[in-house]
Amino acid sequence: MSRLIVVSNRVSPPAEEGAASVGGLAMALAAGLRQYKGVWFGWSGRTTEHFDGALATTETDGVTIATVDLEEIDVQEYYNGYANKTLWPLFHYRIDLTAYDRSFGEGYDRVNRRFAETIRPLIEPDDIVWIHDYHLIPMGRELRRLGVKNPIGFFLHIPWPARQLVTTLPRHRQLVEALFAYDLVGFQTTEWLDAFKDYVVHEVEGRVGEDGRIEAFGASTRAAAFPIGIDAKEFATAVHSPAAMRMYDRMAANTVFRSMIVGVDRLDYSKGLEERLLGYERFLQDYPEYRREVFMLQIAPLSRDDVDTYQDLRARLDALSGRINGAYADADWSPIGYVNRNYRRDELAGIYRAARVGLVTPLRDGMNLVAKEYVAAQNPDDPGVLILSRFAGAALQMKDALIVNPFSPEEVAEALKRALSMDREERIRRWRALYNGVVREDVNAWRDSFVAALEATRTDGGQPVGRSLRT
Ligand code: GDG
Repeated sequence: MSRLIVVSNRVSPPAEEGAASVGGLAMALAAGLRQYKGVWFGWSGRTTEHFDGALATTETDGVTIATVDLEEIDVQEYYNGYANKTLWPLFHYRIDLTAYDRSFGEGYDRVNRRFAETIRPLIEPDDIVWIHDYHLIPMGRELRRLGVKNPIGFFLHIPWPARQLVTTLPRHRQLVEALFAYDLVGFQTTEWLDAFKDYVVHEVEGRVGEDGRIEAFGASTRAAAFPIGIDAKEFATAVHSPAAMRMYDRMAANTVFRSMIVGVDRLDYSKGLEERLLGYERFLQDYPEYRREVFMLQIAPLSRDDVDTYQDLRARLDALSGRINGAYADADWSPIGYVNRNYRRDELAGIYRAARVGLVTPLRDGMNLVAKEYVAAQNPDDPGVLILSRFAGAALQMKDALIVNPFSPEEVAEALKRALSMDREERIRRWRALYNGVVREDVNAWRDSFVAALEATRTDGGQPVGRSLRT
């Protein structure tokens, strides 16, 4: 088996898994790499006065973790700038929040070049290279410039937006052209894949072959959907850990005779937290018989807190949760627990299990792993109900959830009512179908299918790559 070199903006060594690492990509890669002997490379999270490309390496479970420090200006222009103020909002359909600053683009290209130059000496002839996410789209092109001939794949964890949005980006052609340096480009769902193909065909007169091959800019690549999953086995073990059980008991004690509704999200505008609270407020208003019968726990650890938009969102959520509690709370009951702290992964498992409803309502999400974790944590004999936004990539797979439009407070309120009054038989039937999907399409299946498709490009016989969603 060839060595796998994984590159992502940040790395999260398996040993540090838990409270230290929040975020879907970190979760998935920490789980996915454990069985692979290889290298995981990325930014250390630290800054240095002058970039020198010095690699810090450690080894955990046969995986070499290699990190590099960046300059402060790199962090501002590349990470806070182009990645999180330009691409993240735009790819989540928030053109109103998208900043188009030329210096961000320059910093983005510079860091991608630096990443490529730093990792280049570690790449051996048989290795395959797998680059992750929107921070690093041009890195494959930079590696090619440095003469790397190995198979290089790219996976986008977030949505690929509609062509009309992509074209608002100055130099969008260069960004898309960079994807053609890869042998394989993976998206979470066929919806994002189709949007990419639409851009290629209608914006740059490219061609899409039946077999997944895509030609444009005088080059060709392959593109397919590889829906990411969770490490379902690991999660099932976590549910029965002492920390999970302690947390479950704490939750149960706090909600005696009440049903708990849970939301777990990085504090991010794409997650629809404001809309979710408004939906819950609507529920309390429209179904007064449920007041005092329910308790909503929203866990929202802070993320990207040095970007203004995130601070604004935080202030609005503080106000909104306060308003709802102020309007509906009683001396011995408050409708919302809104928490910005970060829990350990096993504690989260216990919290999910104690919740009668998992409320996962992003406005736009590449996949959404919380939906899958909630399902994996349920008690098979008495499972809770998943309410899922139609705009999460996960909705294409998880059709037995109650699917809602997160922009409609009425729909969210009705779904809450339906979930809370659903009989056990229906809950079990829906949960079984969801659980089977979560176990079948887990993180190992995702990694293995991507790596196999990338390996296959070495002797590209024109076979179709990837797998389409089993829907
Ligand atoms: C990106 C894409 C895609 C959350 N709070 C805590 C905590 N978390 C963990 C969850 C889950 C992960 O973070 C969040 O994953 P998501 O998939 O929901 O969302 P993003 O972070 O936006 O991830 C997304 C994903 O990449 C993978 O491709 O699904 O669409 O946006 O695992 O459990 N973990 C701990 N404490 C917390 O308080 N330990």
